[in-house]
Amino acid sequence: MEEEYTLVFLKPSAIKRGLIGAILSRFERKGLEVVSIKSIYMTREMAEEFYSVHKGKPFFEELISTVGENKIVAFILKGRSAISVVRSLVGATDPVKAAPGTIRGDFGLDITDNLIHASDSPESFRREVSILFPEFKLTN
Ligand code: FUP
Repeated sequence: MEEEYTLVFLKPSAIKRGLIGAILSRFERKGLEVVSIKSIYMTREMAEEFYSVHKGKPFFEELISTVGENKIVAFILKGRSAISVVRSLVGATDPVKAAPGTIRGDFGLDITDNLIHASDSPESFRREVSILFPEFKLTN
């Protein structure tokens, strides 16, 4: 598998709990390159667009209020099979089921406020990067 890019963002609760360094260091330790990093105010509109595939689901409103109208920290990471490697480091969606040693397994308990988002495919990465890093070009 070639080098690929992935996008991660830390939900507001992870920032309030002071977990930026602890989480970022796991990606660095694994050998992923931090291509870009920024703190962004995620408006409600951005959150709704970002999570548009979940519109209509029972948890949608809670999800939007968990991440919207708040500060997030977003990273673009690069490395061999970065999308699946990062998803493994992040762990299962529900922190109750996430394996110990994963980010959600070690730091989280709530399913909606599960600390972190990571792209699940190259298509998702391209869509998500256009929302959070509109200036990003694949030549970076
Ligand atoms: P993930 O890719 O692991 O972030 O999971 P999904 O794309 O399936 O879900 C996106 C977000 O919706 C999750 F981060 C949390 C929230 N969610 C819930 O609150 N309840 C659910 O049952 C599923 C997802």
